[in-house]
Amino acid sequence: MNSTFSRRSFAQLLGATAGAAAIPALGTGAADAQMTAQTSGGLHFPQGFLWGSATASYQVEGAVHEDGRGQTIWDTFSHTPGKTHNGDTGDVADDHYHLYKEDIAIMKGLGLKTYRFSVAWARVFPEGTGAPNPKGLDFYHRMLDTLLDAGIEPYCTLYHWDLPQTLQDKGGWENRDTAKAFADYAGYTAGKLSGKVKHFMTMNEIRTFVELGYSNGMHAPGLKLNEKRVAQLNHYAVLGHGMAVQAIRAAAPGVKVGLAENVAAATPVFDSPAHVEAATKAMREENASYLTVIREGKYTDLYLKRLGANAPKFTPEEMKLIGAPLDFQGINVYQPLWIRALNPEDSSETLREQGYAIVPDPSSYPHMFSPWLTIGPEALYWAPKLANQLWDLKEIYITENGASSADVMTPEGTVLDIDRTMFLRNYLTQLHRGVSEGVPVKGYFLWSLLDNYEWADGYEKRFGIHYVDFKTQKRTPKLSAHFYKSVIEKNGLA
Ligand code: GBH
Repeated sequence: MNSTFSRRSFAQLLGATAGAAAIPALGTGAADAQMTAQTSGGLHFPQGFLWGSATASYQVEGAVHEDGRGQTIWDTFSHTPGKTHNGDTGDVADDHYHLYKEDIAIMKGLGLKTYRFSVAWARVFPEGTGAPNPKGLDFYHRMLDTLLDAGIEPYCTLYHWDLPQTLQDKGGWENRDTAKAFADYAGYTAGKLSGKVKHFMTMNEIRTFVELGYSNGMHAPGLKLNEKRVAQLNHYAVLGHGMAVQAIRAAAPGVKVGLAENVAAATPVFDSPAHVEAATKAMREENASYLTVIREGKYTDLYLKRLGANAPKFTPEEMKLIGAPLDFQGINVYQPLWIRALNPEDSSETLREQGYAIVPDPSSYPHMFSPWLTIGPEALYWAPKLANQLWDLKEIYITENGASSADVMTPEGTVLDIDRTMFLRNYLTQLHRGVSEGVPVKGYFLWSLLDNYEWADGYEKRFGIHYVDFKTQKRTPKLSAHFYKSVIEKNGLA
């Protein structure tokens, strides 16, 4: 050990970040760098890989009464007693509405190439439809100008769950008119921002707002509807996506359109042909009413059969809109869904017809601070790979990946989040594995830049690589921020 102890590894032991200059110059051009990565075993990403970070409007902005913003379902829900941890609301959150310049300086310091943010619909159309509110869009223009000055490429999500309350009062996603209202808002906003933004995502995680918002009631608007009603509003949500794609293309020719969906990240229990085949089937079936219907323009036979009389009503024209071709695909990947092949002993009709089995987590299974966030770095290898195999996606972004930790500020004023750092390092290693095999992942957005309002978990579960003191709004980089900065500098892990 001592004999191989280089000055560089000593510096690393001391906690210094090995900068680009410390990496031996092994090649000059892009092709050389690529060769070097493959032949030296170094974990480098292709040149131009887009390293980013992501946030969402209600989770960071605050300023909920400012400049004519309308009320949203999250204002209502978070102010309803008993709905969120500690009664926490997004009234102030990270006060990013006022502190965006400071936050963009932090992004620049990290070396971010790109930033994914979302627009609050109720800032642009306070009532969801009708007259636009120019002051609302002005905020995004100011933010985007600052971002572009910093040399950071914006990726914009048009709906990250903050539905205008006026629309919920008319049934929300249960009302087909909401899909149309969304398309109108999306087209209008993309048209206004397209001079500055070239990549638009219609929605974030349709699965989450449908299931948590309308089925188990854990998120706004907090409803627990029956299976039939949920299937129908799920249909209107994916229809809203499809109508928005059409509206954005009409209003902003030349921009790229996609969405950010949290696929059920089907992951084979181990790498054998039978388990991989099972996981591929699971990727398609477990996402049947979300990414699968969007990518194939039809619900799977099994999905419709299982729902029977509760299946959604739809027309061929609607299915065509839902299945409209996209320019890129965003996938949010957190926890794996472990899948195995069937055994001859698996006799249940359900298992036989689907051709795979979901393996439940043993009680000893490790997770991050959020109990749902079970650890499985392989998910970041298999999810993009299997999705690409099924749907030939061509341009994929990991639009979210990250972790919660029980962060503590040390007396010296730092946060040593070794668990989050370990999580990121292992997930990125698996992402590298896929990219080096040719899975077309073009960028990665770490969730999240800052600790922020974690929905029903309030401010308790921190996902940031920067610690936020919510009393003073002071931002402090955690160990994970230093780690991520070094990844960006090196364009890789080794
Ligand atoms: C993403 O959701 C969101 O896009 C983002 O806004 C959020 O802050 C981030 O991840 C971190 O959570 O409490 O047991 O009912 C991730 C997908 C789906 C994870 C719903 C939490 C609730 C599990 N989420 N899930 S539970």
